[in-house]
Amino acid sequence: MSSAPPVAPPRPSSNGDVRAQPPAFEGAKGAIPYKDSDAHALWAVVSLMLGILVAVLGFFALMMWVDAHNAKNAADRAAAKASSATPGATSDLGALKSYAGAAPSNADALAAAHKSFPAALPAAPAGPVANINLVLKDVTVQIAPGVKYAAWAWAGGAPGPVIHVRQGQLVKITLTNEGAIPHSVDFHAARIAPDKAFGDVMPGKSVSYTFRASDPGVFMYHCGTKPVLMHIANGMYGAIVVDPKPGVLPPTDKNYVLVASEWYLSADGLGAPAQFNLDKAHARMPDWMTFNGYAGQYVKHPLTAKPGELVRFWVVDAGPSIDTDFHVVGTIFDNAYPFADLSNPRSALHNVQTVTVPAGGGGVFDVKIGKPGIYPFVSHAFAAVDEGQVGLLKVGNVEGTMSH
Ligand SMILES: [Cu+2]
Repeated sequence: MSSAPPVAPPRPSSNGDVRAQPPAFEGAKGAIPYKDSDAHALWAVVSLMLGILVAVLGFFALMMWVDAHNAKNAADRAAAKASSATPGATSDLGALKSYAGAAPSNADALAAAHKSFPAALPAAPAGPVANINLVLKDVTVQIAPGVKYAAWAWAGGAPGPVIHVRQGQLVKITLTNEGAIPHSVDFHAARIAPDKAFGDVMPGKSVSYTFRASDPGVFMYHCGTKPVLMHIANGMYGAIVVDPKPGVLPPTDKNYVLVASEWYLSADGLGAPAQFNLDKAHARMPDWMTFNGYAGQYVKHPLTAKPGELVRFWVVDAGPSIDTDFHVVGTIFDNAYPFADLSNPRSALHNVQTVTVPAGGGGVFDVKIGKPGIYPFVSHAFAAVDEGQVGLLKVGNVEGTMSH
């Protein structure tokens, strides 16, 4: 084994280590030494990677510019749209015509002759089962003196009949559709699979379902067929009172049920019946707002109480879209049960002035008025009063009326 080595022998370094010839590149201690060609390859790789990095950064910069450009264009389009509302596919809200307050010359006589919706809470049926029959019908209703509306409502008009049951009763609903199109009924008092119970009923058909009235309060019921906004606005709503167990609430002398709602009219309704106006409903610009379906009916025909009686208002806001800020002028709620929560009456409010009843919700309010007089009840969102959501509670044997 005396042949010469194939490469020059290593020479000692200053520290005595043995190094390869030439030491062109030295990696970590113990790394394999590189030759010139290795170094060139490495630099090529590094250059390539730097090139890719520059390209990627350039791409992101371009995307950011495109985003900014698009955002500017969108802002320009929004500004242009805001500055020049165009009729057509979108609603021109500025062109909506209000028929609020439209009235014939004999409006006062018509209001006096109007048979007001019975606000007094009817008795709850005895026994373990409450059988409720509801009939849906296309009817022309009066929503204000001389103002006719082609409603999709109930056999008796709008709202539907006040339903009164006791907590724990089984409620059997039978719904008959005498209208021209499919309808349904959704009970907020029910804990039930809506896809099974609240399905559409074809014209001429009936359907039944049952639910346990396990939660006390006052609840909305309404047609839930699409478009729900239109079915509710056309009159398909009502209230169900579920009495709590005896002794839970203070005993009352009078119980009144009020269903608040809005009407959106295509015309004034003084000649031909008005119909539903979708643009106004979307803009929440009602022509009329009512308690129990007719503007100001309890101004001409006040609800009554004797001085010192405890009067309970069971209020539902059927909407379809606007809340009711319930208030009785001249007094303060002795008890208010916001959202009609009667499950825990210790959470009731006392001595409060105005309580909101949300669209699709309820509220229960007790007043005890000692002084005889005329006490208006309103939604204190006062445009609602101008549009008809006002009534009077006449306490004692007093003369006259008062519109607020
Ligand atoms: Cu309906």
